[in-house]
This record gives sequence, structure tokens and C-alpha cells, in this order.
Amino acid sequence: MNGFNKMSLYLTKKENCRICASKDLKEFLDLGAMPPANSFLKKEDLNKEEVIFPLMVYFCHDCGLVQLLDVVAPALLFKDYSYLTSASKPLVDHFVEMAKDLVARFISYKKDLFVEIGGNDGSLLKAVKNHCRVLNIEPAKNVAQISREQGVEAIDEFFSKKLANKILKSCGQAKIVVANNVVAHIDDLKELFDGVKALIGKDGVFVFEVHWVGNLIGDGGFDQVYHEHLSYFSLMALQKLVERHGFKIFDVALVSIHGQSLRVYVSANQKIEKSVDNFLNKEKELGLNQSKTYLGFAKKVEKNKRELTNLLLKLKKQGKRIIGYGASAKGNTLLNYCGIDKQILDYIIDTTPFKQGKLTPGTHIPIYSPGKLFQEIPDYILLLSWNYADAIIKKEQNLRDKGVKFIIPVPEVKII
Ligand code: DWN
Repeated sequence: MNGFNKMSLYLTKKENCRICASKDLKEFLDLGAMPPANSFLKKEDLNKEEVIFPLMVYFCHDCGLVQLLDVVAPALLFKDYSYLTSASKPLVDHFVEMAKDLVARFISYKKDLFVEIGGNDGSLLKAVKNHCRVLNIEPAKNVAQISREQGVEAIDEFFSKKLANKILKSCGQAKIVVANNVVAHIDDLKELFDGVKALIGKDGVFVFEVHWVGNLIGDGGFDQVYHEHLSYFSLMALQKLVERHGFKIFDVALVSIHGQSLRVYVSANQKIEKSVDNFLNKEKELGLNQSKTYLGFAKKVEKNKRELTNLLLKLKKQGKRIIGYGASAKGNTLLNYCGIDKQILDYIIDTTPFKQGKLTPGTHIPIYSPGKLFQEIPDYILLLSWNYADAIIKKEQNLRDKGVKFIIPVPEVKII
């Protein structure tokens, strides 16, 4: 089967906004067709045709949601998943703190149920499994198995209203449902919220983190755009989504993870905190509800690409050795959009066992464990996991002492 037929097999093109069904949608950014960001290749797959999909971003003039309309089948993206929370210590630390905060705020008894949708390898729930009943709903079978090995029971299915009712029958109502870096990945948001409503009822809370669109167009980077991320949320758009399903956002916090993410607290009847109005006002001041804001962002992306590729080509002309740090999903958007391949990066290091020994999708750069770094110290390191820059730079101070320079690629190119 050729690439085009394979693409059409897994791709659905939406005509309507994912939240409000409006057709008044404006395309403002096109990163070009590329393979899914986590579809790392085994060496034996190199001669097979890679399936690629369009990567275009739209703004809804009615509800303000920034979104992809080209939807890649979840089974292709998530059934055998390369990403592990536990591969990034700063992320584990963040989720452990979040889990403990939520238990302190919303759990009253040990028998209370705490469910996580898309809990990956169980890193968050493991931290509180002695304080309440925990359940991980993780569709990737390979990852769900790791959760079980961590002592966190996992159901390896996609979350649905049907599964929610099954859990309700077998485990009772949930006091807390969490879904971190999941809501943006789901196309059928009605199915998600119907399922959550069944699970938490009137008394439970739904707390989720999503990458904040204000960071995407601000201090973060365009590389957070990839096929897994169907939506790029503002609180304004989220409020419209949540209220359509009979819930209210009663609290919100901006957290420094994955650049900056929104931690959103949702329930049927909790008292609404001032944080919600304060943040909505902040978003209005940033113009997150106006399409011209995103058109301006698209121009910044093109400039960012030019500056990064010019720098890398200049360094290669000078005979410099450059490697990548962190085979992240966002890194694959950056590499494919900027055309950065093995001519530029000798290899990439990554702490994730599933990724080591594989090659990056589209650009085919080999991925090694971090130990490779000390066999041949490079001149420059392109930080593909820039969202952990502080922790990584601190961890690799000895390299900097040896004169190795780090390149931060987005939103502007920086050498430190
Ligand atoms: O939404 C998603 C985000 C939240 O996480 C998922 N769809 C996929 C994933 O995106 P990502 O791969 O861009 O996330 P990270 O957490 O930025 O990926 C970091 C990568 O860097 C991991 O593969 C682990 C690796 N790493 C490393 O090699 N050394 C990370 C750290 C901190 C390190 O020191």
C-alpha cells in the first residue's frame, strides 16, 4: 500500500470546530506533512514507507479554540507508545506533588477512589496509592504493564462512557478523576466529559493539565504542535467546553511544566475561585481570543526556523559536532519542520528505554542512551527537550565546564 493510501486509511478531516461545531475556522500555521511525533523507527523498518499526515493549525472564530482538523486514528498514535513519564525526573516530581496536593484537598477516606485517565506508567498514582484507591486507564498495553509492575492497577483501554459505567459498577463513584496531557489528545470531547460525569457525579472533581496556548505562542515553541495534540487550549475555550457538558471550572493554576500548562479544576457544584476570572482577564489582555494574535505567531515561527537552520549550517561548515538531547515528540516536529537530519545531528540521546536503539521519524537520526555522550563529547548540544532546560543544564554542568555549548531552539535561538 503506498503512502497516500496508508494516510487516508488513518486520517479523518474535520470540517467543524471540536468544541462548538462552528465552520468559521481560519488556518494560520502549516508545518508541512510529517510522520506522527512518537512513531520512532526500528532499524529494520527503515526501508518501509513512513506514513505522513498534514500538520495545519486552525483558529475558531466562534469559541477561540486553536486546533488541528486533520485527525490521525488514536490506535495508530497510542496503542504501542514510546513515551514514559518516568523517563523525565522533573515530570515525575511535578506529578508526585500534584497527586499529594489533590489528595490533601479532595480525599477524605482511604476508600475514596482516585482515577487517572492516560496515567502512562503510573508515576502520579503510585505516589498516593497508600492514601486512597487508585486506578489507571492507560490504552497503551506496553505502558499499562509498567503501571501494574509499579503496583498501580491499569485498564489498557481508551476511556469511554461505556468504560466509565463499567468502573462505576465495579468500583463505585470516583472522588477525583485526573487527565494530564490527555484532554488535548482527544477528538470526541463529548465522550470524554460524558464518561467523567458518570464517574464523578455531583460530588467528585475532574482535574486536568493541558499545555497552555499562551505558552505556545509566547515563551514556548511551535514544536508543541504535533498530531497527538488536537487542541491547544486557552482557559476561555476550555470554559465553553466544560459548560457545554454541565460542569464549571472552579479553579485554575498556571504550572511550569511542558513550557507552561493550565491545571484546570472542574466540578458540578464547587464554589468558583477568583483565580478563574483573573486568568480569563489575563487571556483577554493577551488577545488569545483574536485570530490576528495567531497570524503574528506564524510569522515568528518562520523567523525561528530560519535562524535555527542558519546557525546549524554555519556550525557544520565550521566542522562542529552537534548532537540532540532528548528524543522528545516536540523535537520531532522541530526536526521535520526545519529539515534537521543526520547531516546536522550525529545522534540524539534519551533516557527512555523504548526509544534507545531506534531512529527518529522522518529524519532517521539514531537514538542512544545518555552514556553515548561520554564516548565522544560534542561541541554543541541541541536541546530538543528545552522544557527541562534548567534540570538538564544543571545535570550536565560538567559538559559545560568542558566547553560544550547548549542550543535552545525555541522560541528564539539561544546558545548558553
Ligand atoms: O503530550 C505529551 C507530552 C506532554 O509528553 C505527549 N503527547 C508526549 C510527550 O511529549 P514530549 O516527548 O515532547 O515530552 P517531554 O517530556 O518533553 O519528552 C522529554 C524527552 O526527553 C523524553 O523522551 C525523556 C527525555 N529526557 C532525557 O533524555 N533526559 C528527559 C530528561 C529530563 C532528561 O534529563
